[in-house]
Amino acid sequence: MTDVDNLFATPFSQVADFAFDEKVARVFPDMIKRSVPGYPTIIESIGLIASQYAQPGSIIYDLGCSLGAATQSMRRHVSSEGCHIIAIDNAEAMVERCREYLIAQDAMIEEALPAQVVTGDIVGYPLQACSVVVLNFTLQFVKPEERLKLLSLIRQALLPGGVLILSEKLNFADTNTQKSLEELHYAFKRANGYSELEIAQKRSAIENVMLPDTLEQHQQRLREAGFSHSHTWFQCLNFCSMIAHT
Ligand code: GEK
Repeated sequence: MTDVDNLFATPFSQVADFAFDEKVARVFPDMIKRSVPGYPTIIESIGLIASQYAQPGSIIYDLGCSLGAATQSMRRHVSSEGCHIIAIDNAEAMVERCREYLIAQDAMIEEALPAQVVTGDIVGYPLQACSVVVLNFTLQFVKPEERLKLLSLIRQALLPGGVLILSEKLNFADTNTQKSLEELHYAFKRANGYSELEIAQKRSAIENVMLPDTLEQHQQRLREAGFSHSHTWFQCLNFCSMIAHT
């Protein structure tokens, strides 16, 4: 059982920037499920996609793993011989809990894929040859000027035939589309029990920390990083997930 996210339910005189600290780690599964439309489908599908592209004896990376939901899904789905997962996050509170979740999963699944959890900054991390890389709602938290470098390093580390699974909140250049999907996203949060105060305070906390791009910016950057083609495989409101091919 995880705690209910009520971190923004009481009024603050000043809303501090959002941080992945112990308080957030405690409520994270509830927070992300009630905030990201399609999250459970994306998590389950990441396992399925990874099972298609994982190459025997290769590494799979889960970058910005938080509590390891994508890692757990891949451990359930991937059956390629000799693969192992390296999950990385720079928030110690997330890493600690992620390790606990994986130990709990070990007790439930026989022969789950081996997975290690590393505390580290994914920007500049020395990635080894790998067949699948997951950036599930992580790139949007990386400084914009560091995003191309990170994607280029991922592209260089990927084996021929390898893929990057990239999920992000999207911005839209067309103001009507932006407004319409933003409003629908707030409606999604209201329907999941968040109050107007919670929605407003979370928005102020996150606006300097999470900086979404447009789909066109992603596609352009993926090309610049050396991916041959990329396409969307999922979109719900202003949240999408793409596959980028080597
Ligand atoms: C999931 N993928 O549930 N280095 C390492 N970790 C980072 C960095 C960085 N430079 N920047 C941010 N993070 C997860 C959800 S959450 C998305 C990912 C969200 C980490 C950060 O600590 C956090 O755990 C994660 O990226 C983003 O499938 O909260 O909307």
